[in-house]
Amino acid sequence: TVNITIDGKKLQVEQGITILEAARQASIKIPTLCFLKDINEIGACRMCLVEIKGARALQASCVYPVAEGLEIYTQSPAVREARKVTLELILSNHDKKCLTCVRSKNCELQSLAEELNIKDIRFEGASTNLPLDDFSPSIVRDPNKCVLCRRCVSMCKNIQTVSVISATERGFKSAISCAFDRSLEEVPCTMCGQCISVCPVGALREKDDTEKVWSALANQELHVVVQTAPAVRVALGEEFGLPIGTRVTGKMVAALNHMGFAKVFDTDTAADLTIMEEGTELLNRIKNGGKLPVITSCSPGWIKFCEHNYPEFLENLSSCKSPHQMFGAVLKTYYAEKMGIDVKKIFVVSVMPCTAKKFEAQRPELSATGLPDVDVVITTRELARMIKESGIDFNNLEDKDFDDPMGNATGAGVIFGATGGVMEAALRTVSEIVAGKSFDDIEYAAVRGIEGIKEATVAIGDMKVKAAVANGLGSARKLLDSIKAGEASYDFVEIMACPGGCVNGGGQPIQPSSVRSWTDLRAERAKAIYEEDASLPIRKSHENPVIKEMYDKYFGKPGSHKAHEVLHTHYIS
Ligand code: HC0
Ligand code: SF4
Repeated sequence: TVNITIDGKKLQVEQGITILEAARQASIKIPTLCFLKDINEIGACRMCLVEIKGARALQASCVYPVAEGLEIYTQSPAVREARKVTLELILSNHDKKCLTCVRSKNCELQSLAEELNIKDIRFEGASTNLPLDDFSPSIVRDPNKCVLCRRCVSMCKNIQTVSVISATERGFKSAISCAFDRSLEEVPCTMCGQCISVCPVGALREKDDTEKVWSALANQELHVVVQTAPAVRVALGEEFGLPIGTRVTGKMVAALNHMGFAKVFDTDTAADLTIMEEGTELLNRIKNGGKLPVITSCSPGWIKFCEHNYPEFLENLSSCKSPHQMFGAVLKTYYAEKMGIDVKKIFVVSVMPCTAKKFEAQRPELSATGLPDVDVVITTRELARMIKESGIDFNNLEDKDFDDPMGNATGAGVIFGATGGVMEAALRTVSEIVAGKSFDDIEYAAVRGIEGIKEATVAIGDMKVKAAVANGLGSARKLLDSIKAGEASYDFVEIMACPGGCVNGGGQPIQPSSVRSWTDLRAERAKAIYEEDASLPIRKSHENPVIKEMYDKYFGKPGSHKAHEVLHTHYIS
């Protein structure tokens, strides 16, 4: 440890940490804007300046390591004035349209202006009226709101290893953009939305599709059904001020009922269906010498990354559609027939923690009937906005259950929302199908947790199945490179584009750096997912009575011809 003083307070702190962290430990708040722990620690915005006795200039506390005897001042007149000037300069170049901004009340720039008591902006900024980039089906970029913090650049480059957005350094004209000023639609963006999750302002946001949902709901001709992804229920509450990791499954269903959906279904049911199909596919490929490893195909950001960067692995992808796409296809075939509803009148809305799913739903490969399997995808954030617009008092809603006939899902379906969950769900089912008996010990700890790459070898009958799980595209790249180089070999691989899996998807509620830097969102939300799994009476996909009935009445058996027509696809780039 080292001895320092901050604002006259004597402190003993761990060597090597930054002044910002030391101050935080002493409950002294230093304002920041570009800082995001482990993702963007570059001292670029100069908001976190502090005075250090004996130093020539003010220093950025987010990158300055503590050292023995440092005497630090976080509130001296020089510091206060420097911060205000910095912030006013940033504000002078910002469009300041807070009233209509999607991030109003959850904007780090707005909070800073309030916290630093900014009452006037002394500088005349460059007028900003740059064109929006809203050509992507998933992501909107608004350069007029950008504060040049570079968090999105670090996320895209260092964590996701996609590198489609970068800073162009041209003094006053510096900007964040794609190469040659292209749109995100024209570059190999995966639409993962991780850049949105780290944007402190409204410069990056999802394409808002809420109006499409409102107009479908208003159309008396349509039978509008909604399904919600596993990860939505453990994060939606954050939009209503509830603690991170609160499960709001029942309230979410109640809110959707109230909004007027004819049926509220659980994507987890389709996750169970995916396990039946994917498990069968895995066993078939192992037995028949098919392409191994089977790689999961439910994360559309990952699929797009694979198409752009690793086309040689497209053959490895499971041919299963992702669960929500399977559900859409089931709703427009089996359900339409069963309920006697004209398929053209069925309108399927998916609520997803994901921005890439907006893109996925538009893919021509994903259509079992000639119509899109899913009509509109909205993110968790958009659902929260719709609930607010509806005037629903969310926190006081009474819990409701998902609707029949597709209502019951299992714990296996729920854990899809966390990294390793698809793998664990598949192992729970495949091991019992091969053994022909049921096991009590169904938790696979080796594939849980937020590490980028996890591995496990699992005995299934007399086979040893080698499994790997990667979350975050940077980890996926590492794993695929090691397979390519012959350094590793697997039978079954799960890949999710977002670090931590869907719980940390690009469509989830956004937490500011002041929270996100010090709380692991991925772990907190995943904990809630595993709690829901443990609370459910049925925790294995093959024991789900809804799924059994679907096979009895419609698909025959997993991997049947009919199942292939409706539930599978093929990605060719
Ligand atoms: Fe996921 Fe899914 S688990 S991708 O993260 O597989 O988005 O939550 O809905 O489709 O089930 C997202 C979450 C899903 C799908 C499921 C899968
Ligand atoms: Fe990069 Fe993902 Fe953002 Fe696209 S959506 S720019 S891949 S971080």
